Amino acid sequence: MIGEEIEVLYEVDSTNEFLKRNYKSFHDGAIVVAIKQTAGKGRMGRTWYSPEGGLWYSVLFKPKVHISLHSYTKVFSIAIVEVLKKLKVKAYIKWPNDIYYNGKKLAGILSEAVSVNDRVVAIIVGIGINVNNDIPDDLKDIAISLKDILKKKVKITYLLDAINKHAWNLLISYRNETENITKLWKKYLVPREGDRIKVKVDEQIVEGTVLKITEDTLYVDVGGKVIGVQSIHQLVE
Ligand code: BT5
Repeated sequence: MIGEEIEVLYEVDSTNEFLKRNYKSFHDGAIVVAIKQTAGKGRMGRTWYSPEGGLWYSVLFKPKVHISLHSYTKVFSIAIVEVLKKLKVKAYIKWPNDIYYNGKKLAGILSEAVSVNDRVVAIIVGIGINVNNDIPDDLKDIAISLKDILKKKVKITYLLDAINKHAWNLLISYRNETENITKLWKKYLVPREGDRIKVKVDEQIVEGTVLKITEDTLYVDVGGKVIGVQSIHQLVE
């Protein structure tokens, strides 16, 4: 189960960092929730804005069977989108794993592995969702909160519980068939295979067709030449 063991912290640097420091004291499936983070992290050292009102938490896995880090990230992105669907919020996964609504980022996921002597001893999946928090002016063009979509506040404990239950069900159902997780992930993904997209290559914007999508790369056919796109920042709206 996810969230049977739960630690709530009023303030912490980052729930991912907290679990990295303390994973030995928690069981598989434990979660750490912060009311606010003082140094919330995104990928590649980016900052994740995490004031009071949002849902900021990390899940600890101590897996006996190996499942890739990507699969955990996909499972949570699917769970978030499907739980939001129940709230009538039509969110989607922007490749590779951001949760978007109407062109703006609603949630992000940061999965990390802790290894000892080359053996993965813990997987930490960090989830950040703008729920009842305001979005600061410098992020208003790119980010959105659930309360602004629904025009009312949402119960954070409901969301937390629903996402964890759903993610657990997906993990149990698909742990031996991770290709089905990928199939489901692709269902909610933007862009999709076959879509025409614009990408930035060497400061130039080119248009092409998405041939194939993996967690790391979008393969795009630009006038007969296949380009590998590795970063969301290369995508042009
Ligand atoms: C992510 O990174 O999207 C992963 C975010 C994971 C946050 C959770 S919160 C709980 C756990 N503890 C942590 O310390 N982290 C995890 P990335 O794709 O790199 O996106 C970062 C970018 O999103 C920033 O550079 C901003 O442009 C933007 N951003 C920052 N804060 C945001 C927010 N609250 N909502 C939407 N966009 C935001």
